[in-house]
Amino acid sequence: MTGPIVTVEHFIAEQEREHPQATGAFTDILLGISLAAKVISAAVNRAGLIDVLGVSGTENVHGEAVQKLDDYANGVLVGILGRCGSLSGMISEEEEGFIQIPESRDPGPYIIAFDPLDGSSNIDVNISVGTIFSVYRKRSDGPRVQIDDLLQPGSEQLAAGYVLYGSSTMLVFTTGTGVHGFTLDPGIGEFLLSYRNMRIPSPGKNIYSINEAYHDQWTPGQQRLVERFRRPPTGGAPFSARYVGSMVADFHRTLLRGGIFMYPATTKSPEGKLRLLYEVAPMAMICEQAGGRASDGRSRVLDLQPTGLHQRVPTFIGSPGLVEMAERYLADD
Ligand code: P6P
Repeated sequence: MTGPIVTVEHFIAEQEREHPQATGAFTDILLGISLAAKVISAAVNRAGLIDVLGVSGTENVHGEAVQKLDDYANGVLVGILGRCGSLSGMISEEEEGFIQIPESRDPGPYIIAFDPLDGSSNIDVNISVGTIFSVYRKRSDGPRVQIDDLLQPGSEQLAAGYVLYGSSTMLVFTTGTGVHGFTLDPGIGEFLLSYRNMRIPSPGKNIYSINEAYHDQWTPGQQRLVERFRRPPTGGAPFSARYVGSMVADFHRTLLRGGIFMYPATTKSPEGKLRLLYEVAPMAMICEQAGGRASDGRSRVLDLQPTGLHQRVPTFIGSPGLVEMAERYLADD
């Protein structure tokens, strides 16, 4: 680690000093996310070990029921964030409805939406997985959360971020003043600043990221777009194809290297697979804050008005030039 050692706690305090509008009111949310990330990281990194110990499935060595890791991650986040004084309600990929913070706890002015462990099916084969989160201000008066508080366009987000449980555990977030990355030092149990003010390379590397198995289910414009990536015009820079199948990993690579990540509409999933509120909108805020572009193929993701907590949306996110190219090819569909 070159340069000064800056923990995420110190960084957040620094941001509050430098940005008067950062009231610090959602500092406790970010610190709650940081703590949950450490707890989930420890469990994710033990997943293989637990299997070796033969406790996968029903009970662990202590006779406790072994939860699926995404249920476990959800419980950790709900438990820790539920004690944050500034939250009124939570939306989780693992919960059908929203979670109202009990009025007895004097709910706060914010709402959080999260996917506790995206890509969790990849854990069994030791592929990176992630947590994604998004913070909004509660709009309605009174302590109880109303549906309008939950269905806000991504442009209303106050903060967004993800945790990538990979070769190292990284926390990447924005509060509207740039994107910053922190790497967990397991030796001291601290997230240390590793990327200040991340910017997506543009044009960046020519990498396209999509599950090509669905080719025959794509629209003609989508098929022509990928064909264009595979066979650039004479003299055009060649593309590489990269697809992990875990959104946080595919997005993180795109943020660092450039390129485009796509999960388009298919005949089987006309709205795509990825969820707007707690997967695509937070990644879109991060991407735009880093100089990138995020679209559903026609419109800016952050302008979309959600109509449901678990609504899906076609996703094109990454270097602005490539996302604009995707929009041009899809315009003919
Ligand atoms: P497919 C993981 O299950 C996930 O929700 C995202 O993390 C990932 O980008 C996508 O689904 C992969 O879906 O259909 O390519 O397997």
